[in-house]
Amino acid sequence: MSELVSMRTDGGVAVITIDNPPVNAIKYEVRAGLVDLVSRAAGGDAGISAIVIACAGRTFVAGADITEFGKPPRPPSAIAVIEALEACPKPVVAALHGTPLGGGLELALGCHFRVAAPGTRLGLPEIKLGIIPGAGGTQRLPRLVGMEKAMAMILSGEPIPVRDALDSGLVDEIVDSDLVAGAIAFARRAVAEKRPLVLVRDREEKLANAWGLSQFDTAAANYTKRARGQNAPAAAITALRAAITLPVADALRRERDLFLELVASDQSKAQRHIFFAEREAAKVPDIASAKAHDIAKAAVIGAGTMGAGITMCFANAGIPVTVVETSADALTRGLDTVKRNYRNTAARGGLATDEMDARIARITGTTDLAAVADADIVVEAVFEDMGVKQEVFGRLDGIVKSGAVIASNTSYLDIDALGRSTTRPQSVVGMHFFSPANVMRLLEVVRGAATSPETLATAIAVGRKLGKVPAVVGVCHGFVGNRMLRLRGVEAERLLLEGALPHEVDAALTDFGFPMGPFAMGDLAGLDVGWRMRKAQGLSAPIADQLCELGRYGQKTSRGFYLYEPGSRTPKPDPEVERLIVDTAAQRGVARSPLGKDAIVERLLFPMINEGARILREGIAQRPGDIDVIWVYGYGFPAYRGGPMHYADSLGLGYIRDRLTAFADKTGDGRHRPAPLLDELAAAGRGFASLPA
Ligand code: T1G
Repeated sequence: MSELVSMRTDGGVAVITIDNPPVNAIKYEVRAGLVDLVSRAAGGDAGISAIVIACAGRTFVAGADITEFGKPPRPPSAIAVIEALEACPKPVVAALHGTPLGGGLELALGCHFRVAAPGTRLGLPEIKLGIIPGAGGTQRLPRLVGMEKAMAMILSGEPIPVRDALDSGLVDEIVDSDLVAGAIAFARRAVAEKRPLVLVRDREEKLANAWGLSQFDTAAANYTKRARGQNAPAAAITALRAAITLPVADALRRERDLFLELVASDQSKAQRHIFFAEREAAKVPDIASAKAHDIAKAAVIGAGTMGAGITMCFANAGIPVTVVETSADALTRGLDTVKRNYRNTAARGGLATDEMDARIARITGTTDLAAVADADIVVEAVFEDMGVKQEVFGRLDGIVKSGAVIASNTSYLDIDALGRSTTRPQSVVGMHFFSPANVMRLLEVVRGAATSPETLATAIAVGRKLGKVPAVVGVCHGFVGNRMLRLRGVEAERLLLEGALPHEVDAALTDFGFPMGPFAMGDLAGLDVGWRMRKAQGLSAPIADQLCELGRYGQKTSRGFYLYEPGSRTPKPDPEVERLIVDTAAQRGVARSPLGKDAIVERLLFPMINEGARILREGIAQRPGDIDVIWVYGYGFPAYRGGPMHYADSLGLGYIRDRLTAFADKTGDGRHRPAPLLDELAAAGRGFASLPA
């Protein structure tokens, strides 16, 4: 019998407890232990009248053990565990707490009853791993909560709060007192009241009253439209549809076949890579023992677009935050932006009014910098200019209490130089949020040469507390993400001169899976932002510079690389821009010829990957997975392709090296020459993933 699963009895109720930290994943030993103990408790022992399934630690089973995927299956399967539960002639009650997810929720759906602790969040997140529920979730969930809700839960992968689960019939009772004791009491009542033991799989009433097939297909079409390029959403819809069209046993087999196909797919391998890379990216081996400071109060300097978003992050996480602006007008504008954002979210039903009011109440606005003296962390988000930032850091140095963390939201500038403009560079760190800061999940945590382990650990912990995905990077111009992005920008401009048009380049990248192409993104962000930066750095972009000289800054001027109808964000190709591109190419003696989608994608991504290899060799990023996480959570790289470095490995570094060499011969650009690390790995027939952690 497995140590990870144990059984005790409590007045005739067998309590089977899983204890497999950290998240009670149902790995082989847990499954074997469950089948053994459930069968025993279900057996003839008259002393046992009911069973409770519970978990020790911070959560009920949070799913199958993802590290087992791709390995030879070890029976019993999760399905066999559920069959053992369903074969039990005595009431089985699942006692849920924390995050019963995936196979964990499916296990609970195999029980007759489910009770849960307050704060429990229940879901089937498999879609985020490029798979679908594979142990009956697509068949049992709609039978409990109805098809509409089941479809929303399975296709979003987002968990629902326990109150919602109670209202929708997913759980039978919320236990405010001791959970296991409450579950035992529930089991005893079920025995005493001879409650019928109807298996979830046999419940048809919610399906019968649910959508007809046409409604199902209409709703399904809305989801598939948004899931471009991904296989799992379509498979989930097929499995859910089977719940309406097939007998349950056949539908369960259909689900299983689809699951097995997906779990072996490259898309799922890529998304599983991102799952684990996301958790690795915040780990810095040499500061493992450093203790993060407690953060009771925060401050943000600057209430512009980024400052307002960062302020909301702290308020959303329950941390009182003071936001400082130079003038009352600027402060009012910033606070109005914050309130407007909250009101819009509340209007869309994404936030309850009382919670909105609570968040706004955590925000204090001021024009007095001295007001941040007792903050535990200060995030500077002022204009992206070194002189301006150093002046602010110098003043903060004289105000902020000792031991507080002073962070900069700069997206390019030298954190070491900012540290040197204070007397405490050990307390200085970069916290690079992405716009909109209250939405985008990525946080590049920039470690300066003097940043102390405690300061770094604090910035990472704060990032997590704000619900971000922290990735630790070193100091260089543009850190990891923007440094690679700049190369993509250079290449995109080159492709225009060589024969492509903005909409062709953008279409190639959106077909690849990005939400937006470089030119539509430039128009959204404002072409003048990049223009100012290029001028400051003595750099140029042949087409974008001309557009800016013509006052075409993108959406904000209704003209950029594209035309925009008044009030519309839909980019329309502009013949005037096409003429400008053709003329510029002619002036520069560049012969234009048609470029295919694949060629465009290679030209945009391979130089970035090459720069990624340089970044790894310089130690600016610790792992290739960190780069992948940065691109997936900060720049829209499709998760089902695993990020640029994982994608490169899937193509083979030899192929990438050879393409880059061809690009270098064509463009004469030395940056296209394969980076030494890429060259070495390609020569050895290895990939980035083979690099030691
Ligand atoms: N398998 C293996 N390891 C897991 C794991 C899992 N399912 N979940 C978490 N871990 C590890 C994680 O890598 C980390 O390790 C540690 O646990 C803590 O996690 C049949 C087939 C539960 C909400 O997708 O969403 O069931 O870094 O840092 O922030 O249909 O973990 O410490 O070495 O994330 O508190 C479906 C995945 C699986 C849930 C907790 N389940 N997990 O978040 O901690 S597929 C999921 C999470 C499935 C069935 C199918 C989160 C969490 P390390 P953490 P956290």
